[in-house]
Amino acid sequence: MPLDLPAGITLDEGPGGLPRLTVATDLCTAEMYLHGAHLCRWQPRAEPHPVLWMSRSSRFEAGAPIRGGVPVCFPWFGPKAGDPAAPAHGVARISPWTVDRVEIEPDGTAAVSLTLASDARTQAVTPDQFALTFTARLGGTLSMALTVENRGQGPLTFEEALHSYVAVGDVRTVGVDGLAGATFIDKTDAMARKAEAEAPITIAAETDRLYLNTSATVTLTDPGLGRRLRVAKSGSLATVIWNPWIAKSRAMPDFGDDEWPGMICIETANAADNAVTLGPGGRHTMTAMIDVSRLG
Ligand code: TA6
Repeated sequence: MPLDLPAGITLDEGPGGLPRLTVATDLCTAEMYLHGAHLCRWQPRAEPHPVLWMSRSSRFEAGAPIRGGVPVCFPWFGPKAGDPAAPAHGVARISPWTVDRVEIEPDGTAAVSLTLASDARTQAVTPDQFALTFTARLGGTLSMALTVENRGQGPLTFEEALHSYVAVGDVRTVGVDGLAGATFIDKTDAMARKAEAEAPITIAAETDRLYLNTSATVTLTDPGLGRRLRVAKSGSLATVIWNPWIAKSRAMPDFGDDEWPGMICIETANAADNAVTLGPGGRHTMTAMIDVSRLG
C-alpha cells in the first residue's frame, strides 16, 4: 500500500534493500528503517554532529540487527535465559515493522509510529503474544516511546530497552552523571552487584553496567564534540551504560576495530529486577527523550 507521506519525509530502499524513512525538515534530519523500527540517524539542524552513532560495519539484512542508532530490544534483554540459540535482545529489532502513522506536527516535529504484532514468525522464537508500537518524534529534540500490549490470555513478563548508541568525540574524555549511588549489575565482573561511587562516571575500560531501580535523567558531557546530552525517561527503572572497548570491538564483526572511542550506549530499559509483568490486555509505555546543547 503506497504511503501518503507529508513533505519532508520520504520512503526509499536503504542498504540491503531495507525500506527506509528519511526525514529532512527545518528542525532535523533523521533516518529510520522499518526493519526493527530502527532509528539510525537523528541530527538537529543546530547540531554540527550526528547525535546517534552508527557502525561503518553494520549489517543491513533481514533477520540481523543493525549496529548503532537505537535498537528496540524486546521481549528480553541480552541473551534469552535458558535458550542460547535465541537472538540476543529479543525479536523486535530483527523483525519487519509496519508503518502506522507518519506526520509533521504543527511545530514541525516529524512523528513516526510503527507497529509489530506477534505472529507465527515471532512465536517460532517466543510464545509471547504481544502488540508493540514504537513512536519517534523527531525535531530539535528526540522523544521515543515503546508501548507493549499483552495480547495473551495469561500474564506477560518481558524486558525491553531503547538501546541508544550516542556519538562522542572520545569516550575516554566523557563524563556521565545521574547514576551516583545507584546499584548496578557489572557484566564485566561476573554480574556482581555494585553501588556506583563515581561521579561523573568515566570510561577507561570495557564498561557494561545495568543500573537498577533508577528513573534518573542521565547527562553526558562530551568535551570532544563540545556538547552535553541529556537522556530523560519515563516508565523505565533500568539504565545501561556500555562501551565495548578494544577486545570486544574486535570480537564483533559488525563493529569496526577502531570505532569504540567514538560511541557510548546510554540505554533506557526495564530488565533483570526491573522486568515488567502485564496482565491480559495490559499495556505499558516506556519513553526516552534526548536533547543536546553546546558546551561553553
Ligand atoms: O547493552 C549492553 C549489551 O547488553 C552488551 O552486553 C552487548 O552485548 C551489547 O548489549 C550489544 O549487544 P548486541 O547483541 O547488539 O551485540
